[in-house]
Amino acid sequence: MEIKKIRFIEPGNLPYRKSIKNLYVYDKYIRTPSTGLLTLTTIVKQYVNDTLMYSESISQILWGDVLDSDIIFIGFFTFAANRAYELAQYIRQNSNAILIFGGLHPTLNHEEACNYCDYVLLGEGDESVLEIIKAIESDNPVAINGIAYKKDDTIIVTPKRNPPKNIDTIPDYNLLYRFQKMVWHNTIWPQVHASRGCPHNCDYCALIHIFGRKVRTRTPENVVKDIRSTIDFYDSKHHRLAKVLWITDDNFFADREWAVSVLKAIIGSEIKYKFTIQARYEIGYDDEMLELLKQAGFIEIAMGIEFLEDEAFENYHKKSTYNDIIGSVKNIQKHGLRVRGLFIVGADNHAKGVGERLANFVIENNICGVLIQSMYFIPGTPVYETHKDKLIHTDWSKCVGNVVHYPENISPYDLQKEIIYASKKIYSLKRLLYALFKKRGIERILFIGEFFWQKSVRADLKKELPYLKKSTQESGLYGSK
Ligand code: B12
Ligand code: SF4
Repeated sequence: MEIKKIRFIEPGNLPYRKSIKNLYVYDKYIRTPSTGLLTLTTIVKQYVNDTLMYSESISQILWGDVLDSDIIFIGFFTFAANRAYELAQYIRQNSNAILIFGGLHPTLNHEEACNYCDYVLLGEGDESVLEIIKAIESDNPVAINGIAYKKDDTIIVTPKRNPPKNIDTIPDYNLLYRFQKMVWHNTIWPQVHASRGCPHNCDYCALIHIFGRKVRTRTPENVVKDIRSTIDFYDSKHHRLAKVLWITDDNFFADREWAVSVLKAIIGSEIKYKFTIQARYEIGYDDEMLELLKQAGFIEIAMGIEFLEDEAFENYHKKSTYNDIIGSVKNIQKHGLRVRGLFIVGADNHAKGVGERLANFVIENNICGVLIQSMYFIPGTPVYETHKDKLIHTDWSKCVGNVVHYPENISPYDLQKEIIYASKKIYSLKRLLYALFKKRGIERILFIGEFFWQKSVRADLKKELPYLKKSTQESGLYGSK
């Protein structure tokens, strides 16, 4: 079979629609498209010229262009799984294209995903995506490693494949339909993913099940080239207010020597830009690294703080303590960098008051912004095995911060209210006025943006309250708690 046309689709948990709010509110409609899928589109374009990607965070899908493709690839995380299956059903009814899934959710849930597509490509797609196209061309698509498919009601999984050797592909943003027109929106953040894998083993983490525990890195020169081309795409034709590039690695500092060389390469490149990066608390005890971050243009560290109780760290095998976190935050701030907090609520020890405690911690320690995520449970992770009988549902579209399980010491309804409370206290009108009058430059812009983003996050969380109230009552688990 000759392959002439290929389309990639990123489904949106909330598919793109035009709205004024959508122009300014960070992440209201997942406005930052997938770098992973765009990387694969770039790889495939070299082989099949008629290749293009659609992301429902950026535009609607032009079905007239998609349905006559030879192969359609859909890549998704858990929060977009329902929408992916909806699109897949539509494609199956209206197109003869071979339909292939990939990405974190289908990799960890291939038994579920196989019901909606022809093949699931498991794990990272940098090499397998071309292999499967070539295998389809030779009419033997199942001849490759690392795929799952359904045959006569049986799920077949071919032998596991090794992770790709080359992860240096620089995504070509022009291959995403309408991206250049949309990129001026302040809700869309430039991103670069520089390494994969993390040596740790936190119970709730799905990522190590796709990227593994061995850290793999791109060359510092390649990372700098990617940063340069990303900045160029974002800024050359538009004036953007929030010029901050996000290094999206899960644990950039895991390979310290490499991290130092990347930072030195950024400094040496004379790229003048602002950066943000995710990190564990250990970074706060590494003065040399903090100085390099500062010199390279980093303005903040998004720290995976997760919990505020040592009991929770122990329960979920997160190597960290409350005191570690406090010391780290203080030292990072001493170096002139901001700390953003990434938190998880709904641990077995969490009870009423968890929201208040979180908000107070954030305010007292001058944490500049937060992401509060209620615990979720993805098949394949240890926390799923220990909590699978406590799930309220497996409606994946609700895994966007909502409570989705029956916690041990607080009802789902009360926990959802705790998240709303914490967000409201952290992003209060008083703190907005303070940011308006006392903060300057990018700090002011970011707080204003986040104030409105959190307002829409709360509105969504509130919509879920009646359902959680009913689930709480019907469970009969919480009595007078
Ligand atoms: C950047 C990012 C975002 C961005 C953009 C997301 C996007 N469009 O990709 C924004 C800010 C929008 C975002 C939002 C959220 N995010 Co987010 N985000 C990330 C982050 C840090 C990096 C993504 C990335 O670039 N990865 C690197 C690339 C190389 O990996 P990849 O995309 O998986 O692609 C590779 C493979 O998976 C595979 N592959 C992928 N697609 C396909 C398709 C095919 C056909 C094939 C063959 C292979 C394949 O090949 C690719 C290349 O090797 C990830 C963490 C992570 N490491 O992935 C979290 C992550 C995806 N986010 C997560 C969550 C929970 C959220 C939120 C729900 C948070 C919240 N409470 O609001 C929201 C959801 C938004 C919404 N309302 O829908 C979770 C998802 C967990 C899960 N089980 O799905 C992650 C994994 C973080 C975590 N630690 O758990 N996020
Ligand atoms: S440190 Fe972060 S990326 Fe590493 S296993 Fe834990 S949650 Fe996952």
